[in-house]
Amino acid sequence: MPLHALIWDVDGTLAETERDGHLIAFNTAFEAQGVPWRWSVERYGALLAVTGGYERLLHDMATQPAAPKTLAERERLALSLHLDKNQRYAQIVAEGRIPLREGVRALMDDCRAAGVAMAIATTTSRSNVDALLGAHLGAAWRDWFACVLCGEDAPRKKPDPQVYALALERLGLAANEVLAIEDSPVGVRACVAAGVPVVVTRSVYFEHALFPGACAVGPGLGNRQGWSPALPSSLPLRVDLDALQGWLSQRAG
Ligand code: XBP
Ligand code: MG
Repeated sequence: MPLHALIWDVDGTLAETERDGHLIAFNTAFEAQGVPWRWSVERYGALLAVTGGYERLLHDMATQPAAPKTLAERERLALSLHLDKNQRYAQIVAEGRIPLREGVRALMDDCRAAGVAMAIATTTSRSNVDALLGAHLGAAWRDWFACVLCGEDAPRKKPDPQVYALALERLGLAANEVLAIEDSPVGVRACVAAGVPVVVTRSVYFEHALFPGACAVGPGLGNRQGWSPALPSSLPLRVDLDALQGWLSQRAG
């Protein structure tokens, strides 16, 4: 089945936004709002099992002795921290501190040249996608994508398949006509539950994670080495549309 659309995850897949963006922004928001705890790089890695920044804050407060006592107070604090965090994240991105991962822009260009549609399927907030892609693809970034689905569009967040089911509906395509690119186990679980084939470009937090159900797993789109199933060493030296198509045929075969 030829590939009709490529569906991109955002955090960890397009860029190392979790460690280099969201985590820093959460900690500076804690400081600015007089919240006495901070998240380490390791602690944040564990918290990534909870998708959605607001949900992650609330989950963590259950183990913070200094957190407000009532649920209503916690929800109020989580809302205000989350809003603050997203503004700080946008600032970090605008300062040019988060590059796209290697091979991402080239694969997007491949899709545009070959007439393969692109979509975004993420649990992150729309404002964060706007900040990241506006900074890297320019003000008209939205025109690059047939649909852009964010946390606000699919409130049942990954690993729930809702965002991928919605992407298929908006694209008007069947699951076997698309391919997703993800970096995390929860993202892959969402794809598998939606029947969407998925290739994994490991991000820093998931270097050693297992990804049952993925078509291929590798260290990044900028390189053909280290992938499973292995890629033939040919030009270009990165993961291109032919490589993706090859994995899809192996999966079907
Ligand atoms: C990753 C997430 C998000 C981000 C933070 O999304 O789980 O919650 O960590 O963004 P994905 P928000 O990998 O699907 O792009 O604070 O806006 O939720
Ligand atoms: Mg991700």
